[in-house]
Amino acid sequence: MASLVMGVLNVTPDSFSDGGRFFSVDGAVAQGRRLAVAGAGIVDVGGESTRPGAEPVEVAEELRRVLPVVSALAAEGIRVSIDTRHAEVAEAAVAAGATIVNDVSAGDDLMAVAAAGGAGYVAMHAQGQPATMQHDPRYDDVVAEVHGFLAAAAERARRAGCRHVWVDPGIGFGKTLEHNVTLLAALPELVGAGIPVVVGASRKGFLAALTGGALTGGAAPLDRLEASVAVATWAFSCGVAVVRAHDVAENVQALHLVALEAA
Ligand code: PMM
Repeated sequence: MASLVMGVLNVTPDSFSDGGRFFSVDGAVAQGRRLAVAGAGIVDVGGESTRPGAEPVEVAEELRRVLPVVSALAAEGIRVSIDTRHAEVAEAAVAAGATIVNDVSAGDDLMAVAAAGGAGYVAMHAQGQPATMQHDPRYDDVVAEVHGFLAAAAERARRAGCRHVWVDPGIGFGKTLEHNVTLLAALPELVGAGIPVVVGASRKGFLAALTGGALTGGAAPLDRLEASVAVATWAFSCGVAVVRAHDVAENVQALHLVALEAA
């Protein structure tokens, strides 16, 4: 299966990377369309920020944010995933036309919703909850623990009845800079395990530490494009199935170059 870019569409006031920019329904639908035109094979709609320190959102509010956007984009023939931790939101979004459940909690309830709705399912690894996950993440062996967790989650999803399952190491979710870099370096191993892999590193905080000196504190989220594309290029060359990204056109260029190299 060819790799593709999943475009990020956060219908939130507070996401670290694009919070507030696409908070109205019309603004979000227009952005979703732009992502699809730029070459996103999937548009990932989310209504709750999961950035470190983010506060949870009421389910009713999350539904109010995402459902009109999912319906409008799906009605235009755009492949939509729903990025949520809540089974009610996943269920309503699948009924509204989303065909993939992107679950940063890898929970049994969301697997059941994806299976019942005939949707694909992304199981992502996270350590802890967004509010506190970056306080002091620890692993004995981050690669073995994350890969083991993902293999087990994929197995649970298949047993629940999901036919299309992806796994995602969850860059930035309860991980230090070293954990993130170690997991990215181990992508060939994860891909080699045979389950399609999703990677989302676009504009994330660990890139700041890698893109600037101590004086500047590193690049701000909107200035991490080059670093994000560099990680995406590595991920595509490792054979990942999906890169989740904000800057779709630039990531599609990286994908095309890697595909040429591989041909
Ligand atoms: N990252 C974020 C949200 N959802 N889903 C998956 N599968 N993988 C990720 O890495 C991921 C995600 C947080 O980033 P954002 O605030 O830019 O959406």
